Amino acid sequence: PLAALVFDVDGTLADTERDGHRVAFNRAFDEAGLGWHWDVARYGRLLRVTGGKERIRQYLSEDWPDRLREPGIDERIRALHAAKTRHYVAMLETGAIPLRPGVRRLLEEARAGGLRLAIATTTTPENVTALLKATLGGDGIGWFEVIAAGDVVPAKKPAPDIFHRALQALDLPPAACLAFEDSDNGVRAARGAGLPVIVTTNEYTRDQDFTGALVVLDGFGEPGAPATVLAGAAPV
Ligand code: XBP
Ligand code: MG
Repeated sequence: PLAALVFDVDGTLADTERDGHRVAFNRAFDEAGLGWHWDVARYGRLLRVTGGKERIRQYLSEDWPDRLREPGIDERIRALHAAKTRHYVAMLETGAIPLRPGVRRLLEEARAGGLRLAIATTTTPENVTALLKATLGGDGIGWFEVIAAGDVVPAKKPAPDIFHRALQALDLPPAACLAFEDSDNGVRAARGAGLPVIVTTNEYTRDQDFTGALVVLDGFGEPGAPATVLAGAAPV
């Protein structure tokens, strides 16, 4: 039987990428006086690489390959990314980014139905706690029994590692869980760990290939959507 729901964060719980992470990266670049700017289209392409530090590295390899060979580059990427996290968390704290429609209700109905909740994401842990606090209030973090995030595993999505980590912490087999993802990388990660996965698409992921997903929705906002999802989604 279904025992737990395992959620991705970016793009799934909230539309954090275009007006959140992207803006925070650009603020960090401005602050460092780098003269870099990631517009919406460029960011969409860079999103193919999960993880913020990995994304900066990808950008360097495309536009500034010589810089990748400079001594101390790893430390500079880390510092730049720490500044980005600071800007991103500050944005969340202003309430700038809401949960996607239907998400709160899905979480509440799942809790009421006795399902356990977990998170499996490539994003930095501070980003997750700041989002949950800003959107669900101080108690929101406690709704999630497991928060598996960021660099706790070396290989980010599409590798299944972060899901393995979450399953281990939940002490559940993958068939007792249901994953929620917005991207092809997320689907591959969840399926790689053996979890059934429901996709909720957004503007950046709409045209991706979700082969292996149980169902592809464009959101959880329609009346009745959460109940429909949960009723139809018991893993086989
Ligand atoms: C989300 C990501 C994250 C964020 C930035 O992928 O790729 O890297 O864009 O987070 P998913 P950090 O939704 O599949 O988990 O900058 O904190 O790495
Ligand atoms: Mg995502």
